[in-house]
Amino acid sequence: MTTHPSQSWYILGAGAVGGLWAHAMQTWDLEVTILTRSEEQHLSLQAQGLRLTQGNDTHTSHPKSLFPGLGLDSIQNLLVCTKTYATVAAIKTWRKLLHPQANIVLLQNGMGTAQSLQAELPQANIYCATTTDGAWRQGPWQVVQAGQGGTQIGAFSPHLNLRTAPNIIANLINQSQQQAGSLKVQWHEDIVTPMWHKLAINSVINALTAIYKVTNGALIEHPQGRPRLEQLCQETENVMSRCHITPIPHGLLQQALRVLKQTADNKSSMLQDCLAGQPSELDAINGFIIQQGAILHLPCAAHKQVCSDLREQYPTA
Ligand code: KPL
Repeated sequence: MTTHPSQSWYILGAGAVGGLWAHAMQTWDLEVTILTRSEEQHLSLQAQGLRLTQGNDTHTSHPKSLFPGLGLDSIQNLLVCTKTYATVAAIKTWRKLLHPQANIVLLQNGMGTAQSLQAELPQANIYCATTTDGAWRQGPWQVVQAGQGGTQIGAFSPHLNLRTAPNIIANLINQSQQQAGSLKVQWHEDIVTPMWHKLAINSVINALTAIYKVTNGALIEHPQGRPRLEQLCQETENVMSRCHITPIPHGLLQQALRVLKQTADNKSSMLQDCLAGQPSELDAINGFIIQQGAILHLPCAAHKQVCSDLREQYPTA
């Protein structure tokens, strides 16, 4: 049976979170195609399949894949899980196949990408998503689910209805609710609020864990890290309040400490990127806070200091 293109999903950026979603969508009986960077990646995925480890169970699935230049598909539904800094360029690679009014869901850390993407693709229906699901990449096409959280999706493009999910996303939400143990997805009428809350958490944790090369839990009592965490929390909350963002319940510091405890053994995504010699999401996270602060004449000195400390240690960051 061939699925109508309007019901098929394409995934760009099949790292840890993208892999998790590729697997979930297949269990929801959706047709999924992974957009790979090269023919080599496409062939390796086709040869070995996508492996997902959840606790003691490992499942291998065999999603379709495409590489740039291959295929005449019309991409109508695209889930983007690339790093923020790579997103616009990666989407441009697929522009010929992308329907002008495609539904594009951005599921990534940081802020700022949706605005840039909308400027490139004015007719696209852009949605943003934020997740607390944890996953890490064990190797090529091998993903380990580290913890079960949830994903919130909401409309970003000004021409979209904020209140209700379109059918294609409502279908994801229904499927996620019907299957126990599956990813949990919800619609959010004001996605900017949970995105800001996630950004705030990332802005006070990620860079510090990379600077001190510690797991999340070790930041809690770190002699230099803990006072800096507290300063960052104050600056971020100041920017949020001046931007009229709903405050985080119980305050950012309490929430950050809770996340650090819950993910105590994890290495933050920024520490992982820096250790791998890859670019980091510093600009889309701390850089975004500094940029918003500058508009409001807030100096954000602690954020500026973590940016310069991180870049001194990791030139690729
Ligand atoms: O989202 C995260 C990340 O590493 O990017 C946190 C919440 C810090 C968990 O590691």
